[in-house]
Amino acid sequence: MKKRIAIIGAGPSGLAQLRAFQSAKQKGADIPEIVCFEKQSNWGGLWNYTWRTGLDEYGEPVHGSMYRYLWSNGPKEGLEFADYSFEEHFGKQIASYPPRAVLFDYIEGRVKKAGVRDWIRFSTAVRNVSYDIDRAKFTVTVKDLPKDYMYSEEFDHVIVASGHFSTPNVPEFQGMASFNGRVLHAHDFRDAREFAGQDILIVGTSYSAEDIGSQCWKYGCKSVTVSYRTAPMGFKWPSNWKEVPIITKLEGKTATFKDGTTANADALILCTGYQHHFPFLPDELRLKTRNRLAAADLYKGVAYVHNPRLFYLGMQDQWFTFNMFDAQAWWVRDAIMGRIAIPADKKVLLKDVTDRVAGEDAGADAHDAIHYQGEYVKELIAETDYPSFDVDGACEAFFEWKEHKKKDIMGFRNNAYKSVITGTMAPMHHTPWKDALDDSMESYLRN
Ligand code: FAD
Ligand code: NA7
Repeated sequence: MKKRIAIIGAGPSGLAQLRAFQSAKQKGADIPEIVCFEKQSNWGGLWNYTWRTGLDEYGEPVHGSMYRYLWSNGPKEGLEFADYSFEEHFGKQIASYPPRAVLFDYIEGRVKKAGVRDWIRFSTAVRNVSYDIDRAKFTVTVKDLPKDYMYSEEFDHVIVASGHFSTPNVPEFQGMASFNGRVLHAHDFRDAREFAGQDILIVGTSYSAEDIGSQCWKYGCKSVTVSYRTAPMGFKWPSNWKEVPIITKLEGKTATFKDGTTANADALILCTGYQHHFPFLPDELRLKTRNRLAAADLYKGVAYVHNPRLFYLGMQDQWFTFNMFDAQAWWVRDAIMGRIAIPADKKVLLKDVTDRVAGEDAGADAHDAIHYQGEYVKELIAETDYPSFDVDGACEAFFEWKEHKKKDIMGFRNNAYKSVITGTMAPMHHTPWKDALDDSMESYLRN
């Protein structure tokens, strides 16, 4: 009997897993039977944009936190697939910060070429997973959403690739219930044009805060006020942008901050991060971790220490994305196919996690964090046949990117970097980011 493998989610992580198995098959290996369950009607995960917020047409929570006009927040040279370059996909080298539609097309290109679409059951939401210790089998219960029908199947391994930037972390501030403006979390933000002419107040200082603020600025909001809990972002912001301490109170349309200053706001956008949320997993199988580089309870960052037949992909905080998911997926494939042995002694698995946590904690800054995650990617790819690539070169692109942001936060996307896969330099984009209001693929590829 062939092993049966369930993959939950067909975003970049789940698709990396499909490509990993398909690549082994292409090389003549006898691979297990693969079933990928995806609750949306198409692949791409967060890159599969939807206008919907809240609940979808079936009453399911909308997975996507994506919004219109999003351009990559880091250089594409840091995320390029080692087995499928941008040049192979587009037939030419393209500029370094592609908008969403361009990255979606690139992600899709590789899996179309691999021919794995038939392995995915779309519009099928995983509702429950249980494990039978005696039989060493998982039972996965799903709902076929269009047919309104639930069924269960058995698997030898489950790979959770359901993402962790979808379920919002939503703090409450005093007076919020009576705030006379729109209150939303970044998860439900869809179109910066909605805020044109408005004073917006953002909470948070990470990627979402920076990018949603920048989008609103680009599409004509009146002012941006960013309220921080720990420290300001400290970039050289435009004149109608300021950073203030955390909100202590909201009254009418006025926010008061910890330093006693106040600001008026038409909208309050909570860019306060996300929760790892797996409503389909019971306690004993459910990963409980903070959003960090060394996620809790995952041996090699992927095998669940309390049941190493269960794997998680992409659960770390992310500098590296698509190529890190690849490194993980190839490793998980080889663990499942018996090419890599996972130690039987749980103490060894736990020590691996402790060491990773200590390694991350020893770092002082973003530079160390990028380096740390780069080393992790290297460690995994050294153990599989994933094409080796210049991970240090990708780290260099990230270091340059950080410098470019420091110099010009509204202009960093106008820079270009060298591909570590093909060695070619990206062209400069034809229009500065702040003036490029059309984010279509046609417009971006006009170089
Ligand atoms: P996801 O993309 O979240 O995909 C998970 C998939 O699992 C989804 O298709 C979902 O429908 C499915 N799923 C979930 N639950 C179930 C279930 N119960 N049953 C069946 N299917 C299920 N990364 C970058 O590299 N560059 C960027 O510029 C960038 N920008 C970002 C902007 C935003 C707003 C966000 C939120 C993230 C961004 N990221 C960016 C990071 C992003 O996490 C990764 O690029 C990538 O999408 C993660 O892939 P994933 O497959 O792990 O998760
Ligand atoms: P992140 O990177 O997890 O950041 C969350 C931010 O929210 C961070 O600045 C936190 O501040 C802040 N936060 C969290 N809780 C609170 C409360 N209670 N009060 C004030 N501030 C708070 O999430 P993002 O959405 O920015 O990024 C996630 C992904 O989306 C990322 O990969 C991007 O590519 C897109 P702290 O520094 O902890 O004080």
